[in-house]
Amino acid sequence: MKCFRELQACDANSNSLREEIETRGYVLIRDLLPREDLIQVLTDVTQILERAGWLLPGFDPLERVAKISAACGDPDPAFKQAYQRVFNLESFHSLPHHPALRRVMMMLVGDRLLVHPKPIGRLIFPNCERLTTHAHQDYRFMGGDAECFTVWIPLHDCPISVGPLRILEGSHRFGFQRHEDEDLHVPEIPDGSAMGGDWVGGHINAGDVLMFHSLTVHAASPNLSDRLRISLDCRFQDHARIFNPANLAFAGDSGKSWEKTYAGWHSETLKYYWKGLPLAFKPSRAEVENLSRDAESPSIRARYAKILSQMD
Ligand SMILES: O=C(O)CCC(=O)C(=O)O
Repeated sequence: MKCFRELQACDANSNSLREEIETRGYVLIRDLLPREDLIQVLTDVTQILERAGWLLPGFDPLERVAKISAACGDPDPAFKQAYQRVFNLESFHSLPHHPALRRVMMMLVGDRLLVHPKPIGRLIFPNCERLTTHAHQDYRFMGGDAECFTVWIPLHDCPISVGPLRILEGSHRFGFQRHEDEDLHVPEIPDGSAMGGDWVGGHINAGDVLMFHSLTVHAASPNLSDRLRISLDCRFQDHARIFNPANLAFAGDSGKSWEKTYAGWHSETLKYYWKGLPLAFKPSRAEVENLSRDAESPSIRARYAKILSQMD
């Protein structure tokens, strides 16, 4: 695998970021976030994992040494339970709003920055092939405007053996690619069929961020270590571009809600922050309302009704 091209945080500016993303579909920025800020989030997350019995006793939880007998992943109920606690952390939601990250994202998307409200935490047990993320484009899952960018942030140093993300260079220039969803929990682009240049990868340390376009094909390397790989990924766009309201709502029967997420938070600053922005919903509120009434299948009607209830 070819090595990532990289940019030092001090060399990031609008031109360098836009040129790298336009040419290669990604940019790896080294040393953007202060390590101590990541350790803060990692401490909160590993406390939850320790209580869930996922870590081998006798080690510092920050070392993330995995208890293999506890291995689980989405959609296992044990995973969902621990993940819900991680998702409710205030520190977890604050990280995508880190001033250093906001600054570079504004260089890329401009001043009307929308930080998508639902970051995703990845809690990846080692040596579990079924938990390795396969090739896909985020656009498949986010919809909305393709000019949307994902930032992948490991909460600890992530050498190749721990399974960092890898990128299919230049793949964003091939448009939306076919994903297979039959019999799969998560749709993916079948092995070997993704269009693009070379796969690129390498270590990604705490403080580095990997940024890529929503059409860039990416996948995780397998975690072959004895530790959990813990990372967060979040999405950013210009808020004047269209935004799929499903990306701020909790659909399905999970029982999740913003009220429950916020229950233990100390600060009000980030609660419902997107409500103050003039978002360009697509489908619009009126379209979601129609879909919640008229869509063919009852499950789709219920899904849109749930989204509608969280749009105001
Ligand atoms: O961390 C992973 O394993 C997957 C991350 C990913 O696919 C993403 O950030 O879009």
